[in-house]
Amino acid sequence: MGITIALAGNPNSGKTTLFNALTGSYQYVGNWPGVTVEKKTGEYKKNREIKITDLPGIYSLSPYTLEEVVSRDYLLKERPDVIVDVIDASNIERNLYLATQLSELGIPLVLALNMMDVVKKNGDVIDSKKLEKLLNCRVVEISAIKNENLDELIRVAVEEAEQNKEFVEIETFSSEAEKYISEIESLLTLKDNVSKRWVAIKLFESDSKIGSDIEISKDVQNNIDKIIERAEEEFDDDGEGIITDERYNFVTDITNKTVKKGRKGLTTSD
Ligand code: GDP
Ligand code: K
Ligand code: MG
Repeated sequence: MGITIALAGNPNSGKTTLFNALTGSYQYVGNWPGVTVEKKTGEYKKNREIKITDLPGIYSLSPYTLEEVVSRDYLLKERPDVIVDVIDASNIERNLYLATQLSELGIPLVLALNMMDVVKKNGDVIDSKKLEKLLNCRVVEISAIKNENLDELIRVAVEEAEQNKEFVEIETFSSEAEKYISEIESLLTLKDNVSKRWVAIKLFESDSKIGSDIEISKDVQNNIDKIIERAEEEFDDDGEGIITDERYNFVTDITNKTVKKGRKGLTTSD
């Protein structure tokens, strides 16, 4: 049986390098429907039943840029069996922000810590095992450019895709924010396949595009608006601001607990 893997991640995290290393000559280049963003799909060269898609680079799943819309629509509508979030491990804090969002889609998620060669050269140390524990998500260290540990990455991705365990997302939010999100979640009745959790967070953020993806009655929307009002009062911030702050606090905390910077402190952007 075939498995579909989506490579998601920030721009320049090494997605295309990884895609090329995995697919070799078994790749097809086209455009995403209706837009001029390049679409790359392919097959794992060592097992052509495994289909791989190289998604446009994004910093978040907000619907503000063309790349965000394309990646988000693909993940929500095509629902790959597993998402591999390709992370520039020399910039881990910034890259983990997206990981928290990807984990909310209800699709198995694996973090590929790419550019480990750079991390090691800088003398930085990342405690991947601890990261895995804190995030409740498989973490695999790789170097796409050096072809290091890529078979292991695919092995783990396939394992996650095939596991029928209940999906566990990253626990990003404080119990105060969580309370409001769960209240919204409990008001929703959605069609199969759509993650209530994802929709509840998007509604809490007043995400401009969520209305075109789902249908909610006026009554339910009114009740949701009241929940958001109470949250905004408690936090003295709007829904989108609350969620953004909590994501940043979470990734800063996780990074402090798992990354020790060496003396050189270089990143790929230096
Ligand atoms: P994308 O935007 O995510 O598709 O990123 P690319 O695959 O285009 O890679 C961005 C840059 O990072 C390129 O210059 C790559 O050669 C480089 N790169 C990708 N993977 C690695 C890696 O594992 N180690 C190092 N040192 N550089 C990498
Ligand atoms: K690039
Ligand atoms: Mg690319």
